[in-house]
Amino acid sequence: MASEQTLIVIKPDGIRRKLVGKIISRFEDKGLRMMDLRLLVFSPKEADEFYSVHKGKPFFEELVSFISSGPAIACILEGDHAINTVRLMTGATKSFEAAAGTIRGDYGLGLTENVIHASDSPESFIKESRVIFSRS
Ligand code: FUP
Repeated sequence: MASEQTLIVIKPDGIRRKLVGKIISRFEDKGLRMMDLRLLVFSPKEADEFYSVHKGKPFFEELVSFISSGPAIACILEGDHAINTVRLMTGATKSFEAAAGTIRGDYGLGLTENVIHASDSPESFIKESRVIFSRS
């Protein structure tokens, strides 16, 4: 399969807990290539756009407020099957149910605060990375 790109975002809880090095290392160890990296604080508008698929859901406001609550790190990773591989390494949405060996399973306990985001499709990757990397 041709090489594919995906986006991960280490969420503000991951930064506050100083997990950045450990998380990036896992992807490097796996053999994925880092193509771009950015430290940012999501503006409310960017957070709204980033999570627009969840607009109208009961947890939307909490989610947008959390992702904008401090610095986050966005990283574009490239490799064969990158989207699926990175999702598997990320683990289940509810960190308290995520399998050991996954990032959420090893480092998280929360649902909204679940350490990391990873794009779930090529379309999400394009949309989400546009929100982050087209900002000036
Ligand atoms: P995931 O793809 O695993 O990040 O999960 P989803 O796209 O289903 O959800 C996006 C984010 O919304 C999750 F990271 C956590 C948050 N969320 C809540 O805060 N409450 C919920 O009930 C569901 C999801």
